[in-house]
Amino acid sequence: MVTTHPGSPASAAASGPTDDEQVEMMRRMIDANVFSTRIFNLQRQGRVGTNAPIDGSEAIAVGAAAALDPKQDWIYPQYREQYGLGRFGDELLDLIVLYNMGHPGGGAYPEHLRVFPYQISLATQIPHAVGTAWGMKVKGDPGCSLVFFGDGSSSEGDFYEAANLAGVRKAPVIFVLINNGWAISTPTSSQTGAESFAAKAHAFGFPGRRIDGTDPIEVYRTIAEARARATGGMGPMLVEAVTYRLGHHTTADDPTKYRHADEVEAAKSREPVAKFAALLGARGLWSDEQTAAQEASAHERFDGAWERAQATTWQPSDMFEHTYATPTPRMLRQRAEMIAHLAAEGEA
Ligand SMILES: Cc1ncc(C[n+]2csc(CCOP(=O)(O)OP(=O)(O)O)c2C)c(N)n1
Ligand SMILES: [Mg+2]
Repeated sequence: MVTTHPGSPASAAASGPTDDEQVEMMRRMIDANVFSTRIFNLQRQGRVGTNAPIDGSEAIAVGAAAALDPKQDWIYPQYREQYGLGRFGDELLDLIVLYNMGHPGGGAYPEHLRVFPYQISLATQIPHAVGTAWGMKVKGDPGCSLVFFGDGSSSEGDFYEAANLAGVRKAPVIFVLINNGWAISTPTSSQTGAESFAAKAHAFGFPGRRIDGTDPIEVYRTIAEARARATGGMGPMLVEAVTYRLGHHTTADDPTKYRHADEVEAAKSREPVAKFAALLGARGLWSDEQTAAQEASAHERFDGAWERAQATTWQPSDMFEHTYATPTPRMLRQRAEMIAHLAAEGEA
């Protein structure tokens, strides 16, 4: 089903992606899956904290990033998509590893990387993405911002407030709502009474589109069109990308407690990475050997990031360093208190 808003322009970028871009998307989808699985497994070994696997959202993250400009646009991930955003900078992998180990980020962030740290507190990234976009418009900067969030996050007030403001200001922002069927154990049938999530865009005065989120080509074309609208001064678009959360919600979850194995089995036929490999394979653009080689390369790059992370030292109190250019007196007091507390714990 497709919902459109009156005045929505015809597809602006139906020509792309090129064969080369599709092959690159294939590579990045495999990378995303390998990186996510490695982080998941490290949690099982007690070496990193709680994390959320990407399984099922690879085509959305990779297809969207492929349609943007890493030199002009900004991406705000929720907490799964970061694995698929390598096109914006290889350094992202190092940051993902560090964050999962508890590093507060901050000074480790390269200035040119236009991907914000992933966000655990639901929907809080959405007002930031809108503010960034509105700011770009006011300053006359080119480009746009894109924000990923889930079906569950779309029930938060932050989404409604930010989307309303974006509609009023015609901010160059793309809302990518990932409908993966679940918000932990809440099915989408309990999440909204609307006919679709895309339909909500109507109330904000911009177009809403419901697309197949397991197809990176459809994602690419939709985001390219949304970007052309946004950067052309026509304002936001809401894209509801439909997929299925194939894995655990996070490492802290056991989905067998609330969903039936048959449902997961049925969704596996639409698993985006294998589906895209088969499609490109049929067109002579990809082979099983290339899949194996790409997986090996992803593992090797992950090993490198893990090694570099082991050689990095930091203190929990470093989180106070990069919040403001000049820390407030209260933050300085809190930092001193934390350092004293950790030192006392160390002595105990
Ligand atoms: C403000 C806030 N409320 C509740 C939570 C707990 N929580 C973490 S993930 C999640 C479900 C989110 O579902 P969705 O937005 O659909 O994303 P998905 O996990 O399916 O990718 C909830 C309720 C949270 N992290 N932040
Ligand atoms: Mg969800």
